[in-house]
Amino acid sequence: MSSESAKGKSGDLERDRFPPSSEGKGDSGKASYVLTTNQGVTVTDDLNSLKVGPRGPTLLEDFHFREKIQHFDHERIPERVVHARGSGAHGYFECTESASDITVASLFQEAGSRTPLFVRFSTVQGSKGSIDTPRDVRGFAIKFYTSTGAWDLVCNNIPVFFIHDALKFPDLVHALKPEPHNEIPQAASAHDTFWDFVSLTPESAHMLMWAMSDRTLPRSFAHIQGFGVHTFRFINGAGESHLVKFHIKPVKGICSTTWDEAQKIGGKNPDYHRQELWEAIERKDYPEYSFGVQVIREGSEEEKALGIDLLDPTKIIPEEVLPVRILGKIVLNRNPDNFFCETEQIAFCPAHVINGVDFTNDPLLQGRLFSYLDTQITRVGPNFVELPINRPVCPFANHQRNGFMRHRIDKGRVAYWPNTLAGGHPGPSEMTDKGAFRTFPAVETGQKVRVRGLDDHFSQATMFWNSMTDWEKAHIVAAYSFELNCVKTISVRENVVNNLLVNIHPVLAEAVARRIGVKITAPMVEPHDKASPALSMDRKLTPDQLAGRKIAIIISSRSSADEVKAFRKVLESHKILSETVALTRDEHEELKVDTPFPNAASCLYDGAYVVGDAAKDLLCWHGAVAFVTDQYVHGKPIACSGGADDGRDLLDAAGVPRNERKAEDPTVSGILQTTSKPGKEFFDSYIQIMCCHRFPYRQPETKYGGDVK
Ligand code: HDE
Repeated sequence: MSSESAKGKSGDLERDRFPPSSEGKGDSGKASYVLTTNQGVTVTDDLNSLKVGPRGPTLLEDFHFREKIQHFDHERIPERVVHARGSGAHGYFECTESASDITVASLFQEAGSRTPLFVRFSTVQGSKGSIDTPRDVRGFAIKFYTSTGAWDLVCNNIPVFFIHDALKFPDLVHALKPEPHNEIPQAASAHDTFWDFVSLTPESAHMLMWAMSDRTLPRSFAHIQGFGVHTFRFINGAGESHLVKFHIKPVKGICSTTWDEAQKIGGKNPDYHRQELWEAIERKDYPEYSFGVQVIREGSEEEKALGIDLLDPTKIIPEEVLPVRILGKIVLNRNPDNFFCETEQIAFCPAHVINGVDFTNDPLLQGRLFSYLDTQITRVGPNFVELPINRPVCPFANHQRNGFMRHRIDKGRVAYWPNTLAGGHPGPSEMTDKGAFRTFPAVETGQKVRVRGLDDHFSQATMFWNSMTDWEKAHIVAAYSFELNCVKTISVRENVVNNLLVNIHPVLAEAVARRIGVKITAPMVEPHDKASPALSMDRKLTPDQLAGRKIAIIISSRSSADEVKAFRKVLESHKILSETVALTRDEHEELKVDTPFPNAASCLYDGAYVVGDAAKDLLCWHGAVAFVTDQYVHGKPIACSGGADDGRDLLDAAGVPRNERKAEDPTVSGILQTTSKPGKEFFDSYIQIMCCHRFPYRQPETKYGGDVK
């Protein structure tokens, strides 16, 4: 590197000191740099360490070798204590309706304005290398890079939490994580310590209902909701406080897999969600969400009439009671350049708010305000904010100095305020400064006490149960039963039933008790019948919500290429992906085989189309039969062409009952068959059945939990 290019034209020392990545171009326009050590010394041999003779010992003086190995030895930083496994993307928030009547927060002022952001999705329980699809809550953490500072809204895909008070968080996490003596099980709540803890923590009842529903088995990150959980404050220009709850709604709808499917995906593709997010963004199928708030004027009659303690993070405000006001949309449109530097090193903290957003006294939120900054200091270091992914996009200046890995070269001798030597800079702003943070002057009085002011643990758990359709209830029963049958200590299973479930609903308690071999000894509650239909996931999709789904087109050498091409054309018009699946790559003369059967796991496709003539040829391969069986039991849309006999063979072998295939309405059975030459009408019908997402009546979980009325 010439001294000219090392200095750079811009004279911007920071940039010039870090050569661009290997793919980049230097200031000089040269395509690449030569390999150097971190001290900039050019290296001539990166294959052989320095030895005494070809077979002799390696020399300690080989500084290139030692620097390289030592850097490698320290490549990892501690993983997050929870939410360790995550995937992220860049995007933007676009304001679609000004919220200036309720907040001065800069990003909500003007319809049409855009604010860059980064989202990190995560699971909670597992370690960094665990699977994407355990039964688990998903984190949905957003860093908004606003003109008035970085704002972190650290959400989950469930609107309530297990505990009231942050004091219990370490206990909850210790109980949830793999058991400490043997580090088993990985990424799973189905074990004794978790259920022991929650069975003695009645406020966990509501969140457990969500956790045992299919909400914790999302189909993709583009299909999850996000919730701020706590009540926050919005402060407007008049200094008035409104209480708000944040809601994020996926444009593609809220869709899940089943438990059996999720477990299989975990084995077949542990990176299922991560890969899908990445690929969707690469093909410009950008995950999109609407962003809104439930708003209530603090201290209003309306607030009192709610009858819900808004400081209780185990409670929701049903959307039927207080609809969500949509303020904008979130679009994720750029993949990170580097997983470690961005997704891993991003450091969220609920205390990172901007003017116009403020906290409430929810004791769980108050605890989080402390915890996150603390954890970032251990995990990333005190100067974490200097990393590109954490830096605000607006200027920032203060008198904080030094610490591990200080990157910025602070100039001058003044590192204090008040000062005259630096003209009083940087110093606090005038109150008139629009972006300056102003704390809402809430009046607080009271004795110092350690009490729990919240005692309604079950009413909303019951509401959740009441709001479910029959198949959703069956899935919840199946999930409780599965998890508790993994619990070896009978008294723990008994406690879950007798301390929690009997207080939620007798039908649930009895169904689970029977399946886990427990006697009900506690009195049953008389359940109320309030419901919130918005809580159910049972909704039909529209064809434009199907983008990104993946269909397996099962073929053999005799399959009609025209049929496959015509079907694909229809799928493509809805941005639905497809793969041709056959025994071998060279199966078909005209059609390219995308994935041979042994590589094609049924659980990774949202539906299947058996091109009739393929059916007979594939009977010899058990994998093909098992493929269709899984499509059937996972409740996926199946189509089959090719005449009365031939087309049925594979479905017969896969155990698909004949009467269901004759069901007059395929939107009920999810199975579509034709004996004539399939055409556009047939393909359109397949799109219609795809809009049902899944057909739960076929799923093992529905059958197992299904004697629920
Ligand atoms: Fe977190 N949580 N949490 N949490 N949380 C962390 O911060 C904590 C809670 C959530 O992608 C940690 O950087 C306490 C609720 C997400 O980087 C830690 C309490 C909600 C993420 C922490 C809670 C969340 C975290 C671990 C109870 C939903 C991942 C590493 C008072 C609203 C963020 C880290 C990312 C991460 C503490 C409860 C969501 C230890 C003490 C409620 C999405 O600081």
